[in-house]
Amino acid sequence: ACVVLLIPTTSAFFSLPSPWGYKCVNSTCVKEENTGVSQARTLNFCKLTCGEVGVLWPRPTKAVVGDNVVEFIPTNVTQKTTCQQGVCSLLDQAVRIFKDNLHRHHPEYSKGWATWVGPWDPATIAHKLHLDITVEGGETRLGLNTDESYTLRVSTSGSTTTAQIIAPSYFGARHALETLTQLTEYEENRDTLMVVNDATVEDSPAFAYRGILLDTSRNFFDVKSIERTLDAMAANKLNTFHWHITDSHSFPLYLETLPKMAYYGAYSSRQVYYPADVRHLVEYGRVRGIRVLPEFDAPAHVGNGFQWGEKQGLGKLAVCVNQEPWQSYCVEPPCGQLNLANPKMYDVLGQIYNEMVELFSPIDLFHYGGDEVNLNCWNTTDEITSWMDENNFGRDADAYYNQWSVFQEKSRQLLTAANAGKEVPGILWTSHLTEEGRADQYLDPTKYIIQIWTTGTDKLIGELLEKNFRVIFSNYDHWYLDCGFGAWVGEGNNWCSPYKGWQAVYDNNPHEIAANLTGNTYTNSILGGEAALWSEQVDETSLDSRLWPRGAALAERLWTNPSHNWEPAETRLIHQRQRMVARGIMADRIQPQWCHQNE
Ligand code: CP6
Repeated sequence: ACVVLLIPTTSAFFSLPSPWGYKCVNSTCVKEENTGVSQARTLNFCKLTCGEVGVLWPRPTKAVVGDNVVEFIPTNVTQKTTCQQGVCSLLDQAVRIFKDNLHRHHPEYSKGWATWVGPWDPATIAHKLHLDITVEGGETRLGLNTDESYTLRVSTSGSTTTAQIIAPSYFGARHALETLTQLTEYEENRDTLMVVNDATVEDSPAFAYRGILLDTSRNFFDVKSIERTLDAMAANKLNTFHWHITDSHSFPLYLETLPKMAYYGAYSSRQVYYPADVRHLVEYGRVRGIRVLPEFDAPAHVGNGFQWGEKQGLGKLAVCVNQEPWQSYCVEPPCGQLNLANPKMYDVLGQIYNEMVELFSPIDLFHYGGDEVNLNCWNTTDEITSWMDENNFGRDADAYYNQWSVFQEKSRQLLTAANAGKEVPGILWTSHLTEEGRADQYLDPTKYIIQIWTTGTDKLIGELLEKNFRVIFSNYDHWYLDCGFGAWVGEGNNWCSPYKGWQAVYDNNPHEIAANLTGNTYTNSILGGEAALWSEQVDETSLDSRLWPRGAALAERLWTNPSHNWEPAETRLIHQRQRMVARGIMADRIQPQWCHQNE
């Protein structure tokens, strides 16, 4: 017999009523004993409506949030959309996600069933939240020039609260829905939702590129954990998931034309991203306003996976693979660098690009990696040194840098060919190819965007900007979430510690760095920033807490770019963290709950 066990839900009836209420005094929620006659309401009520912006995160450019709410239940949401073809189907999905997120406000959502048991006032049941969404443009893919702005007007009349959203693009409208979610909350005393009764928000991002890097080579992350990352990014209006798929440790990408890469390179047969997984994540991101940006890091940071070449008669595709002592051949074991002397290597590289471009299509940016080449690896490999000699290239550092830059140009041509001849701006890490005094000797600033990983005092940053490169900031002293300066250099057994507060993340200001170095903020060439999660010390188990809420701190820096430091943002971040937890993200606590409940 089949037994269906229905577990009864706890409802507000059984919960302990609280003698405390909250009052908004000078933009702060103040706790007081609830005498039954005061204006004090629940904590969420107070947080939603207190101050100009309530608890919106990232803080909008302009927002005036009303000081009252109306109750509704999330099953009573209607919509009208005005949009072009492809945009309409995206909007349908965005609205579906919006409604799901409303349900997630319920404290028992994560237990697997939605309660919404009531009983409610007839007025609460009848109250409707109506979405009136207009998207003017037809863009369905995020690009660096996509207008992500939106206006959101919430007004209440009779038994309807209308959220009017107007945006030039789908991506702006999607952000507006996130903001609207943040104008709703759970009302604990009455087991309902509430929405702010009126609000006006005019909002647009300070930076076009707002990213998170995840390295899936040092440790593997399952598709579910990447979905969760995209969910949390969407909640914070971050728009670029930079996927550092491969490295020297493992090659978890299954390529249909080169299945041996994953066969030799994946940690196990389960720790592989199949084409369907990649396509799924690209689409999952697009719907959530996120470009999934692939990196194939080369010519260094390769190794495992490439062993098949020799067995297949293609010769060595990579050299120094797993070579010891690693300190002589790379910055981190296991070593490996592409074999510039083997023309077959370029055939394989072209195939990798072909399939990556197809999997992630259509791409608007591509990351070539290009970091941390070790010259000693090439200069101690007979095949490479004889090739250098035969071609009279010389063997000094400059000779190798020249060959590396030739490799980079060939890579760019192969990628362009893979993209049906259409040029794609390439991203490269800062490296010897971008080094001081010669930043534009090897690379064309119209073709490459440089991702800076050194600290904000590095003179190179000023030089790159002065030489017209577009840049993305990932300063390791602020935006490396795995490790980096502070608890890294010269601190003995604290080597490469991942512990760095959200405050340090929040306070890194690219325009300020540029101005300190050059006297100019370079608002046009600084495309944005990215927090990097290299994965030597993290896997899917602790992914969420390593990324969040520090990633949210990054998001406000890049969306709002506030002129103040982290201090005035703390209350709102605590609330944003709670929202992420409600959505199933295991974000770290940053303060005792007491701080949330007693300003
Ligand atoms: N892997 C790759 C890494 C790092 C980089 N590239 C890295 C370097 C220094 C620190 C942390 C990470 N692990 N491929 C540098 C861009 Cl502190």
